Amino acid sequence: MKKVYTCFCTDVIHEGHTNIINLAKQYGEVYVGVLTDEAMIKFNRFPVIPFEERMEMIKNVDGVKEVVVQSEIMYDKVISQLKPDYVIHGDNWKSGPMKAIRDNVEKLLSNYGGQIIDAPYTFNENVRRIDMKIKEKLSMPEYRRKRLRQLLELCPIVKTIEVHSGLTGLIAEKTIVEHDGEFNQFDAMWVSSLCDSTAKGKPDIELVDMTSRFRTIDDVMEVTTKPIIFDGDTGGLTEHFVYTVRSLERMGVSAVIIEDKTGLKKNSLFGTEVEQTQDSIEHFCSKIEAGKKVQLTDDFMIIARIESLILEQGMEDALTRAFAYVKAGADGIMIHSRKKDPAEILEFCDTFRKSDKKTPIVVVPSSFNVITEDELAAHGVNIVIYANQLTRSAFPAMEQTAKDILKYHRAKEVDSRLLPIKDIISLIEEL
Ligand code: SPV
Ligand code: MG
Repeated sequence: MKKVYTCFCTDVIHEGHTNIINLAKQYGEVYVGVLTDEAMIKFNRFPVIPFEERMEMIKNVDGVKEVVVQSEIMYDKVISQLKPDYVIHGDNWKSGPMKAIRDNVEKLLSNYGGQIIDAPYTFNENVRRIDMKIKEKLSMPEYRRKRLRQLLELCPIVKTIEVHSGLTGLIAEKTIVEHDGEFNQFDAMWVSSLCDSTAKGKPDIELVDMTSRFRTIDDVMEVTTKPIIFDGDTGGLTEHFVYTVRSLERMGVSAVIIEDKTGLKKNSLFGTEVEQTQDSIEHFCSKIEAGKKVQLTDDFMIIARIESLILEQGMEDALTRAFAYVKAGADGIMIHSRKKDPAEILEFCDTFRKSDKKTPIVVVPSSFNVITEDELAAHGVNIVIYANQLTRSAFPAMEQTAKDILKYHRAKEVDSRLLPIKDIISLIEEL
C-alpha cells in the first residue's frame, strides 16, 4: 500500500478536510499530521481545543489510518520519518506565504521520487461560517483573557505589537510572514498610552480618560482575537485602580501594566529631561495588592513596571523594587530603559533571574532596538513589546502624502504608494 500524507492545522473537521481525505484514500493509506500548539500559533491561530483532543478528533475521521505529530511547520522531520509516496494539500498553498511550504515539500519528495497532490481548495459559505465561529470563540472574554498566560507557557518569547484602533488591530491580527522557512506573526497586542493618546491628538500624560481608553480596547476587540496587554500608566489613585482592574478583566483584557510613578506622569522616553516622580515602594506595593485583591479570575495579570533606570536611580533600586513588587503579588515585571545599549536591561534580567526563575519579565525595546528576540529570551525575557512602531511608521507616510498632494495639486503622484482602492474597500470583511 502507498502512503499518503497530509497535515491538518485545524480544530474542527469540515468538508474541506473530508474532501482531502477522500481524495487521499484513492492513492493509498492516509496518514494525517497534527500540528502542535507551538507550531499552530506561529502559522495559523490559537487552537480552541487542546492538542490531545485535536489528535483524537482526527484519529476518528473515517479513512484516516494513523495520526502523527508534526511539531514544525516545515515537513522535513515528518517526511524523513514517514517517507510518504504522496503529500496532499489544498491547492491554496500554491501562492502566498504557504508557497514556501509547498516548495519545501516538493524538494524533500524529489529526493526519493515522492509526489505532491494539489487538491482543489474547498472554500464555500459553510466553511467560511465555521471559520468565523472559531474566531468569534477566540475573541470571547473568557477565552481571550487567559490566552496570555497560555502563550507564556508555549512561546520562548511573546511578541507583542502596539494597537490603537480597529485598523491597527487588524494589522496585529492578520500580519504573517514567511522568512527563511520560518513563519511568524504577533502573539499579543499592546494598547499603548502613548499611541492611544497620540491618535487622539493628546499628550501622553494620563489625559485621555479611562472611558476613552476602554473605547479603544473595544474597537480593537471587535476585529481581533489575540490577547491584549493594557498600558495602565500609573494606575491612578488606588481607589480608582481597583475599578480599572475589574473593568479590564470583565472585558477580557489579559494584563495591565502599571508604572511606579506618581503625580503628573510624562512619557518615560523623556527620562530626566522632564520632572517625573517615582512612587515609594510601600505605596506602589499597596496599589498592586489592592488590584490583586479585587481580581475575580486567575487569568488576569497585573504587571509592575519599574522606572528606576529611566529616572537614573540605579540597578540596585530597580532590583529591590522588582523583588518587592513580586512579593506584593505582581504577576510580572516590566523593566524599562531609554539607553540605546541594552546592557543595563540585560544586567537587570540576569540578576533578577538568579533569584527568580519564573516571574515573567517584559521589555519595551524602543531605544535599545538592536537586540533581537532570541537574545532577549536567552536573558530570561518573556514578553517583548514593540510599543510605538506602527504609529511612528504611519505618521511620516501620511504626512508625505499630504505634502505631495499639496505640491502637485492632485493625487496621481502619490498613487503608487497607496493601497489600491479595490483593496481598501474589501479590507474589512462583512459578517
Ligand atoms: C507606551 O507605549 O505608552 C509606553 C512605553 O508606556 S514608553 O512609551 O516607552 O514609555
Ligand atoms: Mg505608556
